[in-house]
Amino acid sequence: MSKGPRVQTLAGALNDPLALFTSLCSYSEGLSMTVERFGFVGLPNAGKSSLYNALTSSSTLAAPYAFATTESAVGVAKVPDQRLEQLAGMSSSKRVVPTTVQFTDIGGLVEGAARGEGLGNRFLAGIREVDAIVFVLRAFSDPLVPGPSDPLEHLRIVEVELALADLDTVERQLERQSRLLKGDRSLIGTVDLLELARVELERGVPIYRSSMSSEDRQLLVPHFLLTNKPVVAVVNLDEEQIQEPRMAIDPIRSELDGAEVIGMCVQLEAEASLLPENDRAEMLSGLGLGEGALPRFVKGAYHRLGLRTFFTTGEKETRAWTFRNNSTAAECAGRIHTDFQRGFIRAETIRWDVLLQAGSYAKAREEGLVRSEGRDYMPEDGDVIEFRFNI
Ligand SMILES: Nc1nc2c(ncn2[C@@H]2O[C@H](COP(=O)(O)OP(=O)(O)O)[C@@H](O)[C@H]2O)c(=O)[nH]1
Ligand SMILES: [Mg+2]
Repeated sequence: MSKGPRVQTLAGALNDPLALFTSLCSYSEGLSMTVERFGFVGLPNAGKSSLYNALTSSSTLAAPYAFATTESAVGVAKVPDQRLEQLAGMSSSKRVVPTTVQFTDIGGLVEGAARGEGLGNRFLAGIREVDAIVFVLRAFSDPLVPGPSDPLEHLRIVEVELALADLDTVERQLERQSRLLKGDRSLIGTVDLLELARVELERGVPIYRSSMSSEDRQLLVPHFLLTNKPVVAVVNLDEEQIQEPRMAIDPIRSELDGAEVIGMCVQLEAEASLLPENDRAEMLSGLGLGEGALPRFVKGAYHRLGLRTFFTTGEKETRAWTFRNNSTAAECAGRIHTDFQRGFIRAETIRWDVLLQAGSYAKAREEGLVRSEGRDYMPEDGDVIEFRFNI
């Protein structure tokens, strides 16, 4: 064994079983693999559990594992990505690993949750654990399923509960910080920030659509407010409404001001998800629904929440990895393993389509198409990267 630092690439490690084994043994402690967590939030009978079931039973979307350790149902959805398949084809990869997001069916929201009604605190704790909120808002009408079918009314009720819970948090922190302020004037900024949040929340306005600047929202992050999380919305339509969805969706779009809002008939999607792949495609396209709304929902939510994908590709496997928009190359390396970030040397980078056109990594290298980027390079969605690191 040569002395000095061992320089390795991920693809190298993955293509060599022994190296991979060694890597896994020595890496298990720092294994990173962060998963983005989405929580379904909505009133009873909005269709949250149906949406959850549709996602977990759809063979194109569900990853082959779910977690049974939490009280809420937690599942994993693959993020569909054509580019992944194409790269895998180019590399003749033995394995293709899509990137995934985790989603949780957080049941138990009723009016009065902020005061502890229904599952109250347990429900709020469920929301605290997720990175982003997916509102499931009912627009379908069905005399057999109790509850209002105005999605805007649903949204308002849900928002008020979340804003009230945040108001409670902010008031408690304000009380404490104001007391400390007497001895430590440096806390004045924090107190002002919390005051700003309080004014909004008192009016029932969630932070995500308040007039607070994105800088202030960033400063609020350590205060763990529910409504400071990014949101997307699913409007659950009935079969008639999917032909003319805008009447139900537009009011939510304007209320949530630019957030990703997707209309779908959850029940239809759930029924389709139970069919074998060919029959499903036939059923959905027969209804004029294309590939169905689920893949669009997962992709849309992923992107809208600032999540981006880079790829690694080789004979052993082609894999998609999630990173947050505006991350550095070193941080992206850390998405694979913390050691990759610590020992980062450089990122050999090429756009997925440029690589495909070249036909192989070797060709791309020959033609000088692979760029060598440093730790502060900001990868773009669709970059194919080989990390060089030192362990
Ligand atoms: N008619 C109709 N019923 C639906 C639709 N989505 C869900 N449901 C029904 O509404 C009820 C409540 O749905 P569920 O997913 O359990 O709602 P949750 O309380 O939000 O989890 C169930 O009986 C579903 O079959 C839909 O799009 N149309
Ligand atoms: Mg449910």
